[in-house]
Amino acid sequence: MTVVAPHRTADYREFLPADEPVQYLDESGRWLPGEHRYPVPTPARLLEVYRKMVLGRRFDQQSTALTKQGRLAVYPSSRGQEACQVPAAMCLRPADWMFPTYRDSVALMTRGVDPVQILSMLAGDWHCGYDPVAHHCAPQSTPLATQLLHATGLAYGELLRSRDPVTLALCGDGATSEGDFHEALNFAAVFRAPVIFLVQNNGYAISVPLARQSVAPSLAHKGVGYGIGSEHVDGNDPVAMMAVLDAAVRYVQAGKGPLVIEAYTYRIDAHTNADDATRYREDSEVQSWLARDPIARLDTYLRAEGVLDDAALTVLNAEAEDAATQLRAGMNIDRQHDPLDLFRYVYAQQTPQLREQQAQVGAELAAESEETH
Ligand SMILES: Cc1ncc(C[n+]2csc(CCOP(=O)(O)OP(=O)(O)O)c2C)c(N)n1
Ligand SMILES: [Mg+2]
Repeated sequence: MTVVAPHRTADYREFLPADEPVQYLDESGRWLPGEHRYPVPTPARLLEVYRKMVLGRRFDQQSTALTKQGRLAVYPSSRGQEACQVPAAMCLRPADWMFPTYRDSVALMTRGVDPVQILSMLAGDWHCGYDPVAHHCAPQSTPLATQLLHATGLAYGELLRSRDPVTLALCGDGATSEGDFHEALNFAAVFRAPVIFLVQNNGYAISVPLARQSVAPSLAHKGVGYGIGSEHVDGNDPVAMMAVLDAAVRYVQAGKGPLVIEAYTYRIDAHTNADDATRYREDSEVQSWLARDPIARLDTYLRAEGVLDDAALTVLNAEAEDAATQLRAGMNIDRQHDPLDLFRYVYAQQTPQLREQQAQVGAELAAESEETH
């Protein structure tokens, strides 16, 4: 007699990612012939992806420069990951929610958050410089994978209220080893929370390469064990990313349950400005990924489609330059904060310990100001 798993509810094969990652453009940006599983986004939409990627890269470059001028405490660069972050934010509707990590500043910018407000946390000015409710964007999460549980909780709450927003939760390859990742996937699967987990697999968790982190066939396969539909994509192919994410939003919105998407990409710069990546990776590896640059690939494709030319690019570069000038001006303003704010917004109701600490710091500040007057 064969044993039947008592609680099997679905054929696991329907959750498996495709054999090969989804890819529409070759490494140099030429259209790959063949059947494509997801509808191709229109040229107009892809032109907007291109615009947002160019603006995002200039923002990223400016932010890195601001760390050298002491205006930012730390900056985790998005360079090379624009084809993940821009489509991730663009596929969402205004009512949808996004839960970003520290690395996802370009996704936030694409969502329309003011660049100076985005950098407020990384400047050490404030916990989160933008209004999460106004933008439907949670604060950038620095503790790995905690945002996945928050995203799942929010998505489930929206489902209970019979609302239809989709929640997009971003994380890195390293974060998929965290317990929170697994708890979020399991909860989302069991309660059919409308959430997309997008894993930007850039090959490293700081200095730890993926091979020291996981031997799963792919990180997308991690969804299958939880009964979640899974897909993997060339994360440096903006056309494939936009196609997969658009389809993902439709799938989740139709009540089919959550999804895990793994995007293969690469962090061109070091982990942050405080890291020296030459200590753990070869320059030849970086060069091989520079040859797959997502902006250059989309550039080639859009020119072949006849929707991009040098004149349009000149206008776009000028727009990016203006935005960088405004960002510098915004970041050069010294902001004054009340040190006691540190204690004010930790809990809705302060604990006795925090009240005590706040009183102590308050007394020290008062004594200091008396001394100086
Ligand atoms: C819970 C937790 N553990 C450890 C860290 C320290 N840490 C910060 S970034 C990082 C690597 C994360 O790698 P990955 O998830 O691949 O994201 P990436 O930085 O590559 O975008 C680690 C271990 C942290 N922030 N939170
Ligand atoms: Mg990583």
